[in-house]
Amino acid sequence: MTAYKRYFSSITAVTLILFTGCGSNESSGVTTSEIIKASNSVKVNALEVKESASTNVSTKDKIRVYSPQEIAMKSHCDYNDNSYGVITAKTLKKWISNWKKNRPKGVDGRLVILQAGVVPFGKEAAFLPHNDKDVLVYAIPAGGACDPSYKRFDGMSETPGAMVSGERIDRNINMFQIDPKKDFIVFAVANGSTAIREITRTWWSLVYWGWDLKRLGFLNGSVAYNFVNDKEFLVANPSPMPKPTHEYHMRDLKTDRTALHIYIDEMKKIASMDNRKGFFIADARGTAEYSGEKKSKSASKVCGVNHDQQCYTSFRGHIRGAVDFPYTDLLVMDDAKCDLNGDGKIDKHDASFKFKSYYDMKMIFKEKGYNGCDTILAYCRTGRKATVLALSALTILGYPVRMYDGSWMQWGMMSEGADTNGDQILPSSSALRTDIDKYSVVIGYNNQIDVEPRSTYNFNLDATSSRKIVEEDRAYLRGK
Ligand SMILES: [Ca+2]
Repeated sequence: MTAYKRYFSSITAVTLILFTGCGSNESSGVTTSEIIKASNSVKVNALEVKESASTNVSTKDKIRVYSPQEIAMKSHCDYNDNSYGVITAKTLKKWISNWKKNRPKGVDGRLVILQAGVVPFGKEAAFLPHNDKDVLVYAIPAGGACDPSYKRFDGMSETPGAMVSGERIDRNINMFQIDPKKDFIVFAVANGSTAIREITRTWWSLVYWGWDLKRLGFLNGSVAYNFVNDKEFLVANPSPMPKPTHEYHMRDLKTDRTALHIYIDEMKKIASMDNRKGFFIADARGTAEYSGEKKSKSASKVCGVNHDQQCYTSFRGHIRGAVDFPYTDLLVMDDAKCDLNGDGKIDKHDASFKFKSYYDMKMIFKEKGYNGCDTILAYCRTGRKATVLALSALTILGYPVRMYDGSWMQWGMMSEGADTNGDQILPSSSALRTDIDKYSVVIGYNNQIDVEPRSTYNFNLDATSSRKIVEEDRAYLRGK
């Protein structure tokens, strides 16, 4: 990192504190110790921030540990003025038309657009245009690049749909030959749908692994909605896939953003506090699941009498202290004008699925009781819906946010109830349990026959920490 950049990021951190009045958070545990040290030293001397943050890990590897406060960036109130973060179709069109001339200052890599799904305008107008030199458009599945059956063990239990490992994220960027030090990535959703959450989740995986937010964009609104009156701008095919390489590593960015995640042990500590000062827990699933009226689905379909039905978590309810904050509150879903998906009806499926305006977003967070300073702890059912909230907080409003990746699929299983096979999930005396008043607002237990098998979670009953994933990721970033 150059001296200039270091200076700039330190100034940003100081500015945040001076102008928002937001100080450091109270910490509940080990995960935030780096953040606390970093933000305390900000008050003393701006230039100490980098030094103190990096020395927490190792002085020789020089990988900087960033706090959520430092990572957060405010958008312009008019998204047309953004050159990263949420960008508009007008900006993207200008970039595609002449990237070399119109690209943001300081960017010298290519424009790589990851388009999720196919625009439903027929064979001739299915993708954003590209020149295959400095503007590339690669097709990714409409459901994003996340594999819901992917699990990682956090030391306490498996986390279904966990953050991809360092090997996986490297494999993904090498598959497209994307240079993490130079290229500019834009995510574009072909046609609007609540599945935008899968793409914000894919976006989040790059953020987590250190991608420069100033080289990362998210097209506001679907391609179909934005270009319905400009179909001739679109083309029939995406860029041809390049030969996979092994050249690129996210760790070369020397950026440790693992503090963007929070694990179940720390989450439990915060939930159990009477005064959760410094933290704002947001449940992005939707009111029916939050209030316990609706069961939260689990990963497999081996439940029911014949063991061939959808499984659910052991109990319904929400994390103690969490606010009901459905992710759909943040999206525009009532602006349909044309039958974009060609099903003969004009309804919410033809909406833009844009992020709400800066002002509306700000008001929504305020109405939910957020004070503009606290660290938002976001969760949902699988860690996807909450990334819509995380994107809104982190790159539109500039609020610090951390994801609880285990989400309700993990939390809602840590009970003493029995699973579909009749096996008790956790012993009554287990410290792992979350189905107690201290941690959960427990609305009710689901029928045993519908409950995910305990074997899916591979519980370590003796675990005292759930930091295995963060430790693995930190080691990977340091080439270990
Ligand atoms: Ca329609």
